Amino acid sequence: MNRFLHKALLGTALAVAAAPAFAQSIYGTREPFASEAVYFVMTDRFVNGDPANDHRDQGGEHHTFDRPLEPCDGVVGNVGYLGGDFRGLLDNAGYIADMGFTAVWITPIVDNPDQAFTGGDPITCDGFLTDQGKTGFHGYWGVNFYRLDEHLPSEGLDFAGLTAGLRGHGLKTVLDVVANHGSPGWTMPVAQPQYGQIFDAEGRLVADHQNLPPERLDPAGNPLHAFYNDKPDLAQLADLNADNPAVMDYLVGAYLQWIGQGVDALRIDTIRHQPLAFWKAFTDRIRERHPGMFMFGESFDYEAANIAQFTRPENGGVSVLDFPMKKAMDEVFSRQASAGFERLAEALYLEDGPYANPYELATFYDNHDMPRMDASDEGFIDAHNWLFTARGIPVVYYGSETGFMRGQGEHGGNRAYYGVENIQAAPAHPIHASLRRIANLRKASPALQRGVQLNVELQGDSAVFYRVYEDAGQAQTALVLLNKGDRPRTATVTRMLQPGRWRDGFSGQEVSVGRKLRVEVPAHGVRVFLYDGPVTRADLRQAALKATPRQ
Ligand SMILES: [Ca+2]
Ligand SMILES: [Ca+2]
Ligand SMILES: [Ca+2]
Repeated sequence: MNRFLHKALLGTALAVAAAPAFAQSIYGTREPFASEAVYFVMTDRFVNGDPANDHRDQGGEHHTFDRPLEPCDGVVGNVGYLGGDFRGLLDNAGYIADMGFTAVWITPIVDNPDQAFTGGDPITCDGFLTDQGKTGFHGYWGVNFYRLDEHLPSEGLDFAGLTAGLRGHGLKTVLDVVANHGSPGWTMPVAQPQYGQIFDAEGRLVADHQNLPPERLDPAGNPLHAFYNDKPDLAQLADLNADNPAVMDYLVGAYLQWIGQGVDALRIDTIRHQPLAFWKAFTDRIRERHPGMFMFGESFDYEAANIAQFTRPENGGVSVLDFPMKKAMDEVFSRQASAGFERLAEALYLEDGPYANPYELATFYDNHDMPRMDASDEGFIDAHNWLFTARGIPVVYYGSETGFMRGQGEHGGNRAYYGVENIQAAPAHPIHASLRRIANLRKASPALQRGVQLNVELQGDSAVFYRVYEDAGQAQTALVLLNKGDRPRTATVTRMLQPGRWRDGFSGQEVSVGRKLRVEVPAHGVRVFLYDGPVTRADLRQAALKATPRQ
């Protein structure tokens, strides 16, 4: 179809009113949330904006504030509360938005125990799920899912105030929710208050593990045991019984309450520890009240076929964190990396892959549950250039914009306090500057957000691909060129190249394109060219239509 004919058709379509602007739409996804870019903060570790809610004297002999660990490789981790709160997050919302992010994922907000845990296994430098001496600073040990933990709000700033405030900065709120477990429930030398207990909205005790090992629970005979499974699952966490309708009612009620206070999307913790039927029922009930609510789960597994099952509509249609891509990015961008861009191609699963839609995956390279990526500044810059141009919804863990605590594991600084000083220094950091540049470009580009991805070359240090988007009255194609090498490279693009007027995504300068485009890509650099209009070149259009997911 030539350009003029297409325009004529477009006019006709608009005249008929609600018809789509283009005869055949091209997109990776129509999911609105795929346009977002997410900054992930562990609220307690971001910024202490209000010392009045620190509760520094909480917990008595099992005090909760500031519990440093033995150093790991010279870095002192901490498993106490360090004071971060809603006020600190909101005070720095402008900093997050300025980087090009449009959403903030915050760790769970619900009430966690008011003492440090005395059971469990001793914490080691590379230990995972070793919880002795740890507090609920991370938020994943809920005891009352209807109440805020007292460390988070301030006078005049509750959760609804936080989400409204973030929205004022152009930031959506992604709430981290847990539906697999409460707090650690047994192995305490002496039973501790709140641990293994769950309270309802009115503060009444509805479940109690009573410091008993799971096999000694009596779910059939003791109503306070009925919330729990009588087999262990994760460490000593009180494991919620998916088959008890009261558990589902409790969780759905709690999360509807928080969603009603301004939540835009949910991140679901430990999703593979509850059955698929549970998630179908859970998501149905949430979306009954909030149609289209976007959710992505954490299935800690590097096999695409395993994590993809959650994305299927019959299992609740929950997107997932893209663990297979995380693993590939490690092999391409970290200091230990040896792989080229072809390794990332394997993890894309663009067509005929296992995911309901790969364009809706939450893409990341590290987070709070694994060592931070161990990369040079250039490695982070290359990783962000990929994350914000390739398919998926970019998620960046707080501090990554300065390479904060790079390479450090959970107990050796991964979750360290970031604070105002680091935030004030960040704009001078080279990772920050380049992240801000590419993230703001994506923020303004529907093609980079939701366009179908067509790879021209993903090999060695070089990546060349298109993102094509023609839907809902918008038409844009992006041509992305990445170079992760130490020297500038010149690329010549001819394949499927749309002729016409393009513009440089960064400088805005017009580029007149004929049969080929010669582009110099700086060392550890990215070039993006944008074509604003429907694709008229037949092979590009055909390939883009073919790659558009059938939904
Ligand atoms: Ca505080
Ligand atoms: Ca508490
Ligand atoms: Ca479980």
